[in-house]
Amino acid sequence: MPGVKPYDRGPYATMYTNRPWTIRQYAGFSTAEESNKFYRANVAAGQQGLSVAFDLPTHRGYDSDHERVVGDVGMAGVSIDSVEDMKILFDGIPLDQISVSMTMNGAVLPTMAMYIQAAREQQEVLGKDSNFREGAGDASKPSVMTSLRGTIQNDILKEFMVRNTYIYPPKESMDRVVADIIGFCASNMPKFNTVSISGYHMQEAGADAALELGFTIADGLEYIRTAVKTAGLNVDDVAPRYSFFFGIGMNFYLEIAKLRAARRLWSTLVEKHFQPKDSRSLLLRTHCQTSGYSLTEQQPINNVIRTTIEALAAVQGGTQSLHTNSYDEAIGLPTVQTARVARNTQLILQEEAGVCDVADPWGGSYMMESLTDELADKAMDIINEVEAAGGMTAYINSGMAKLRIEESATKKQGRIDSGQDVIVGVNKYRLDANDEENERQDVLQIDNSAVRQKQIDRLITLKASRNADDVDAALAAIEASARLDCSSSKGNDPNNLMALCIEAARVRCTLGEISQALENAWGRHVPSATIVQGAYGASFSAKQESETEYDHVLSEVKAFEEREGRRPRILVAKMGQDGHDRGAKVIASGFSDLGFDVDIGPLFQTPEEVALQALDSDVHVIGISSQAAGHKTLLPALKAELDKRGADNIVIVAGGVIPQQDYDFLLKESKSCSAVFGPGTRITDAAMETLRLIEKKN
Ligand code: 2CP
Repeated sequence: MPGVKPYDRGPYATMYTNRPWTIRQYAGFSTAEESNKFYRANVAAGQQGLSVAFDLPTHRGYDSDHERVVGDVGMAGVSIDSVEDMKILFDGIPLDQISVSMTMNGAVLPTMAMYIQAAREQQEVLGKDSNFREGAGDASKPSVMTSLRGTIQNDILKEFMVRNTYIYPPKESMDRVVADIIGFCASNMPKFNTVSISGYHMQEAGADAALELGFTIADGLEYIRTAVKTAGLNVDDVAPRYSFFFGIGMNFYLEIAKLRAARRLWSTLVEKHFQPKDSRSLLLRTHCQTSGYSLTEQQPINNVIRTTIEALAAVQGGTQSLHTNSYDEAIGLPTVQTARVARNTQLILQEEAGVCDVADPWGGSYMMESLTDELADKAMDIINEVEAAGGMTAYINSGMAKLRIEESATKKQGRIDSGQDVIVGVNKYRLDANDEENERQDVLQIDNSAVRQKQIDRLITLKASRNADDVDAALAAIEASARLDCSSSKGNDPNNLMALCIEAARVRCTLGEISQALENAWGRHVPSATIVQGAYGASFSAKQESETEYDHVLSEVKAFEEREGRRPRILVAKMGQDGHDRGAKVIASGFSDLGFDVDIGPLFQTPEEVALQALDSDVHVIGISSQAAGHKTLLPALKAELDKRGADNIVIVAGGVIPQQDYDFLLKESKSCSAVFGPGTRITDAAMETLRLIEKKN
């Protein structure tokens, strides 16, 4: 039964008949003012909870005036430099009443601190919080914290696997950042979900359902261990406020089975390993998001259908909260109109379709029950493999987690390019070029330099008006605590980093300054890059008729090698703070299988660093993957860096989420690249065109 162990059929007995899932649309863009306007309008239009998207500089702990973030400020989320921005973001939104989810992992301490401090100041203005006195600095007792409801993502493990918005090395990230936040919230914020253990990004990065499920549950077990072993907390102090987050793709039945299997595995394994007394520790409660990866640039209205099917799978699987994607997200940032369609998809399911009337309509179906068993067994094998390696942190450190996901992603791309997996309008039933042109959508354009300038001006004003001694003292206290080799995670320990960061936010330290204080003690994590080999090519040999095309590219590359005396060489690179590297990794693997020499650059490069690496490695071509809307700033800057060094023989090609409306600017106006490979481009086609471009230049 729903609400009964092992909870296959749902965490609550009554499920949506008592309370429908929360419609929680993830959003945020440009400045705090703009995002605030958007949130208020959404709440008025039926949205039930907020979910804040921060821009990449905020994720990575940089203020907007930092030289590494020129192309990123305000692009893929809202820019937050200080508590002043956070107060504007939530202006007129009562934080003691509406639940707020914040997707933040790297700079989670300053962001969470600024949210808490903004709530304290908001309540003081409203005269509601008698415990709070400006200047008192007692972060451990103010009453407003007990009423704050929401979720902080705070899931650093998956950042090291797939999402890449980490800042510090794994050990410090787990033992001090995650542990101190969980510890602080356990003592001070009883209604706040302290970690959102996320499989979503694994699915987006290419993991199949069993990998997503297995790794996510294994991550969850690791977070309980961190709280129990490192922070000395009790399982029942923390597990009831752990929450989950899954991606929901187009495999309808399997995705429903995944949520059912997830609840079973969690309750069974938490009981086995930690013997909780509170039954809430066994409940897997989850947010879901429909799959961004499943959206296509071609015939974007088809994405409304895809999103509806995925949303139905999420709610039939028993999700507690849901984000439905806008249908233009394969092309760029959503507009007001497409965001409305996305929200309405859920409202229609809730209020027109009667979906809430039945708790787990699939219970007892032979197909669904056996699919749930099968998937749970596969995921259990993966969890056992992780546990045998010493738990998720050790498994991630071994590089295996990343490699298995990248291998799965490369195979998937091979199945699509070879036509084994059908995507309507992309590799089957495609429109001709004219009709496709007519289907084009406008996307939201953000004037990145104006947003950045506004943030810089606000930083200047902030720094001129604050007390420098208070700032120095707050930052010194954070750095000193970070240097301690001890667990300070119990909520009211004077060294708890969360409490120290709230004080720093109060005296107007910036996000970049707080992040730097921690970096002084721990350094920044530098990842290593690997390329999966053989998996792309293998998908073609499984489908005989498409093998000839694959072989054709191979022989063209071979002919180039014979003519030129070396293979065509490509540097696959990412610029700015955009860490979404599925596309880059898949391209690198595919090109490598097709006979190119492939260099893969480190993440988070400046245009100058990419140009220097390209020259060092003597490549023919640079392939830039852009997923975070920085292409109009960063590609021209890269071109200028190459020109400055007399390297205009190096071809630049670009791919990723680049709206068609920007193609002319990139290809003709700024001439900053020679080809753009949009979503849905087959790797074999991209490789052929790249080869032709190299030949033309040499
Ligand atoms: C709900 N409740 C019920 C029932 N249903 N009680 C009795 N019977 C029922 N049938 C109660 C719950 O126990 C809870 O009370 C309250 O109602 C709210 O329900 P909930 O299920 O907890 O819903 P929620 O408040 O919306 O919380 C959902 C989650 C939370 C999943 C637990 O963690 C969440 O909102 N996560 C969202 C994360 C998110 O937005 N992520 C964005 C990712 P109590 O509270 O008293 O227990 S975007 C990611 C991008 C793509 C990125 O990462 O890059």
